[in-house]
Amino acid sequence: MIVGGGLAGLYAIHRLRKLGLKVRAYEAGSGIGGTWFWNRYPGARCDVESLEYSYSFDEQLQQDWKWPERYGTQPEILKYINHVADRFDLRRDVQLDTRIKSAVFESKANEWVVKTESGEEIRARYCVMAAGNLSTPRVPDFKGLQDFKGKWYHSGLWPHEGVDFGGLKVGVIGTGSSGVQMIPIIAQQASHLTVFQRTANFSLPARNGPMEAERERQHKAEYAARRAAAAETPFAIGGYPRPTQSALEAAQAERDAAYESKWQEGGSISYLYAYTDLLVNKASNDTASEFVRNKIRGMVKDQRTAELLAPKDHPIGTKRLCLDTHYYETYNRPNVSLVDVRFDAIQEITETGLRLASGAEHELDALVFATGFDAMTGALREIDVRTTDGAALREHWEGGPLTYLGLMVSSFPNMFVVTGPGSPGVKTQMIASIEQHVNWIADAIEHLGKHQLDRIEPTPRAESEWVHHVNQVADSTLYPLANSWYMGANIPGKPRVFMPYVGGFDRYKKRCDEVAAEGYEGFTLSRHETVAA
Ligand code: N01
Repeated sequence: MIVGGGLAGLYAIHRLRKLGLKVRAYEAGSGIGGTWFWNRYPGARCDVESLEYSYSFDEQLQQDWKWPERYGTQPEILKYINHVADRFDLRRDVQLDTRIKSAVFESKANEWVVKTESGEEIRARYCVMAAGNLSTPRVPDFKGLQDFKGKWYHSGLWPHEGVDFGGLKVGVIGTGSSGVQMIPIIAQQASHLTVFQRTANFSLPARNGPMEAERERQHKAEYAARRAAAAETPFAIGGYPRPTQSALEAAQAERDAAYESKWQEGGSISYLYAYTDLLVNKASNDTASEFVRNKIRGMVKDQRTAELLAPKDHPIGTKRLCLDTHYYETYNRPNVSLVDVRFDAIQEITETGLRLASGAEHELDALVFATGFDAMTGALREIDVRTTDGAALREHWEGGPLTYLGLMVSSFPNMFVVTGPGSPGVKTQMIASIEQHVNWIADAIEHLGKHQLDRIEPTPRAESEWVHHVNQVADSTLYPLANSWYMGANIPGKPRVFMPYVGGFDRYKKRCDEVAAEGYEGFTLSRHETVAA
């Protein structure tokens, strides 16, 4: 059984069916698509280029599909996902409108017993958690929200019929990737838009545009080689030359020319890949951060607003680097204002708007929460995952998520996690990571079958060594300097642990392959009759 009918769950159906297994996915939404089903806010689009952000498992699929723009919009990506589901006949194994409530591993039966919110019970040998990393939307616990007379929305729970902000006084709380994408569009519709910013975020121009025919032709001619080359990079995204030099080895003029060329090219990987050490050396990073701050100062006319928008509390790239289309320029519009809620926090939502700690009131007709998600662990923590041997996932992860390779959790046999904490997923081209994980899981299940085995779980030792390694790698970078969702910092009370593996997709994939080749080193493989005996 598979939890989730997004990009991961759908590929898992396809791949596991090929093993001859009976497979079924359970999806909370009323449609397939996961992230791309839910996040329908104005301007929602992927910040990885379309020719990269797509499945690679079928050559004809990647040849046939035509992406109209450099970066896919949410409707276009959802259309693509639906096309894939029909093309590979996946839909018949997805049960929609079904939220999973609990999952209990019955040790004697060697089965997962999974219950849905409506009381349905599913029994399965293997449970694949493909529930997403950014799938648990979070509305901060502001006092008074229930009294607000206008309408309010969260970016990740957007109404399917769309929202008309025409003529309204709109407030947007949050300036992460979602906020940065929606703000320029809402500004064009609203009579006034007030953006409530707690942390200024770095954003680079996406330079979106129609897909260039020649670029597409060339990319498709080399698709397989390009996918293979992408797998040899830290972000699983190809096409960018590997940097060879520290930022500090270049003279300032040379450096600025390099940053300028990346700025003109558009895209975040390109910029962060300008030098070898932008994410590990603070002095190097300062040069890249300052370049962008100066760009902001150049784009935003009001210098007080520009300084507020210029991030100073974290190195560039240590929070997810945003891509935008006219984000900073939007603050030059007469109908847009920026309010700093770091120093004057939101105290409460009122019937007519919101009130800050200073007592300042903002009148609003509509309020948008672009306030993010309970990232990486939220979806699994919402399910009561236990075993009859007494393990409970919520307790196991009390101090932060523990996994071996981000793929499995000790004491929870036969439960796989797709792109979970401890894996590089969220730091990569996500579909590449999904395919790598699902392929690894399918190979592991196939291996068990071939050897008349039916149970796999990581040893506690392999798990704790991997978690130690994940932390060590993170500590050798600048990432822990930011209060990011990677650190659980956006959720009050969540343990501050750096969750993704930032050693790179290339190294990680090699390690996963080695572990499998060495007979699943660090895992205990068994036949449950033997265990029971
Ligand atoms: O969420 P976020 P997101 N009071 O957590 C603020 C992916 N994604 O939905 O930084 C006031 O990044 C919070 O402030 P702070 C992508 O991986 C991709 O934007 O915590 N403000 C922050 O500004 C991304 O990283 C795409 O101080 C509050 C914002 O809300 C991830 O999803 C598009 C607050 C939340 O930012 C999440 O992005 C969209 C409070 N109480 C998303 N609580 C693309 O591919 C939170 N905030 C383009």
